[in-house]
Amino acid sequence: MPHLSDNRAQNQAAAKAAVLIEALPWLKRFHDEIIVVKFGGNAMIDDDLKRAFAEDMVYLRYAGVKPVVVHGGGPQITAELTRRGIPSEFRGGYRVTTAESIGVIRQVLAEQVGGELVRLVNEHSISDHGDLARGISGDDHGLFTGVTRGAVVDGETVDLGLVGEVTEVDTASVIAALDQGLIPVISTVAQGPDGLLNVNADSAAASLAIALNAAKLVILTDVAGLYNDWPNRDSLVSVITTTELELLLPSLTSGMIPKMSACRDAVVGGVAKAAIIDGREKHSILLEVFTQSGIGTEVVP
Ligand code: X2W
Repeated sequence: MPHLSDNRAQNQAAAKAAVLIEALPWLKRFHDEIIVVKFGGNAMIDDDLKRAFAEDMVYLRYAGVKPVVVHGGGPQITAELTRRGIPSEFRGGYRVTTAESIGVIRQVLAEQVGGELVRLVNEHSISDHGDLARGISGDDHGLFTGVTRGAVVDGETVDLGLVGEVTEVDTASVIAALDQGLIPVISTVAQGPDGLLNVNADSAAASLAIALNAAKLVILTDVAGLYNDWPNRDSLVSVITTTELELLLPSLTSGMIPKMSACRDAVVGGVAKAAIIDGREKHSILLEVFTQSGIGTEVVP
């Protein structure tokens, strides 16, 4: 008769094998496909989460997917502005941006936050093949061109200063990096008609996903997903259509509006699926990409 511990070991082995084989249809589905992954500044406060995220991007890459990272950095920008005595003001979920703050914002995003992600991904590079990550700022190579935009607060449009929305995407630099087998790590300022513009990273990720014809947009955030009756925790939505989402948008909290609008825009723009998932859970993106049920909230046409 087998020992109990033998049985347990067999069960564990069977469970691990089941997880691996569950990934097979998704390995096929996403083979050679682009997945745009937006990594938010809130998840980047924790070193373990940052390292796990970098590991996941490398995992996707070696699993035959083409991950493109678009990162935020809201808390890091706020910290640096505060350090320099510049106050931060948000309206409708967007940072009011001035001529004084835009240079700091570009620097924090491209050098501090983007630079660290590039380093973390590169820790997994196979030395003979050089670095695996390539940092690209949205104003490099004409990647993002934009115009200023306002925000709607309590039914009224308010001015946000040098905040932009992306109107044109030149994907050449991103495609070139992907063709070299690299993982692009992108920060989200745009070139406007009169200088740089600060673009919310969720909406830039959506524009990029559309332009790249990505198979999926995944936004990692610091909530479990979309709740249709917050704060009722049983109201987590696992799948929602763009039409249903449209009805829900006005009732969402200001932090959720850019994220859910980005998912809607991506799907309306032709990306088959967009998901927001909990970036506080290590390796949540692997579950989202490689399991049947996924996690978080998925937006579909
Ligand atoms: C954002 C850009 C960074 C961002 C900001 O200045 O905070 C606007 O609000 P998270 O970490 O993803 O929030 N831009 C216009 O989106 O970062």
